Amino acid sequence: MEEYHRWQSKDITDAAHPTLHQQGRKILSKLVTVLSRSSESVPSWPRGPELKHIIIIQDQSTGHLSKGDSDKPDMSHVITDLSEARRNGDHTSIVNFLRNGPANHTPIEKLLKLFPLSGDSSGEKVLQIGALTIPASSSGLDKVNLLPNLVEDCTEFVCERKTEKKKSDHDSLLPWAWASCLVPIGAITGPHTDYCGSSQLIQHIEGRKLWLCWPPTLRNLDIYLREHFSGLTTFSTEDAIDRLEGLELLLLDDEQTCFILPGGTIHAVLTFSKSCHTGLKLCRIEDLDVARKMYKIESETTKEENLDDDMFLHNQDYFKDLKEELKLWDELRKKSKNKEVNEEIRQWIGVVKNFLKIHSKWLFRKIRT
Ligand SMILES: O=C(O)CCC(=O)C(=O)O
Ligand SMILES: [Fe+2]
Repeated sequence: MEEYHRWQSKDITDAAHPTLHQQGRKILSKLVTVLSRSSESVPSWPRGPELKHIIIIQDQSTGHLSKGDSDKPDMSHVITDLSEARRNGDHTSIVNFLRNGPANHTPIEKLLKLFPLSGDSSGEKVLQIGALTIPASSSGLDKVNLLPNLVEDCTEFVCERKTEKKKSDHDSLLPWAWASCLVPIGAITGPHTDYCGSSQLIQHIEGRKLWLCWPPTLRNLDIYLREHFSGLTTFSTEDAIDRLEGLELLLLDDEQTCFILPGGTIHAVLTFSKSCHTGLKLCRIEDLDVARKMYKIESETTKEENLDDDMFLHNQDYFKDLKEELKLWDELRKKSKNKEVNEEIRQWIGVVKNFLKIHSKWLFRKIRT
């Protein structure tokens, strides 16, 4: 596989920390073995058997492409967003790829001091920092109409909007809540799911990246989520290649591909050149089933008496996301014309609200002890 050799190129060996570089080599070598061994070829984009799970949104339906090249998103939009966020004193999630550490909230001011995006081979310490949730701003990415018409017109989807109310025009709707990632060359993101069942619309902007994606089958969710919620070990990309079913690959580079990661998709990413993409949370009726599956595993794993301090914090993020997603579910319920769907979502919201109530009682007890 070409990417295995690309990973050994001077650009990447110079920029990536030796530990990360070695990790990438092992992942790609495992991938090559699995690809050559399996009788069925792995669905891949842009070349290879058709994808079964990841949804590629074709160019014609993308607003910015139909308006001509000058309106394409690029990294400078995201850098503008970053400085805008810094002026507002915002925080963003950053990740130190070297530790594969959890993304945490960091003032942008501090992030900018840490940020040699291309990796710095001259120093002793090579920081591999990426910024993961840079909010789009009116002087940056919001200038580009990124939302594919397909999504805008559809009554079966809802996309997340910004929450802040600082607009002068009160009647118009708030802009979409795009959040962008700047990722350095040689970075590796291990397997994870984002959100609690919602999908993610992703617009690739720049850089060469290999996305490994696994569908949220009951088996995959069971293996991955139980390990994740237990908080005991990290589930590596190699583990995922060995143990999860239904792998699909996306190799993105110059083409500004737009795609949907359906809710619960487990994904891991290798970055071959400094890169940039943006994402938007998207709730689809099809995601309800996955949201329920994820919730079931979560509630079975999370019993108050089993939660030590670390695990408790670990699970906090899940509850926060779940609460946020209820707003989208409710919006989708109001939009849906199908009575049955409407009722199903209503019940789902009830179940989650109940669970969140129990959880806040745990939290209260935890704080008091
Ligand atoms: O680019 C990466 O390394 C990770 C991106 C990712 O997981 C995401 O945008 O959801
Ligand atoms: Fe992700």
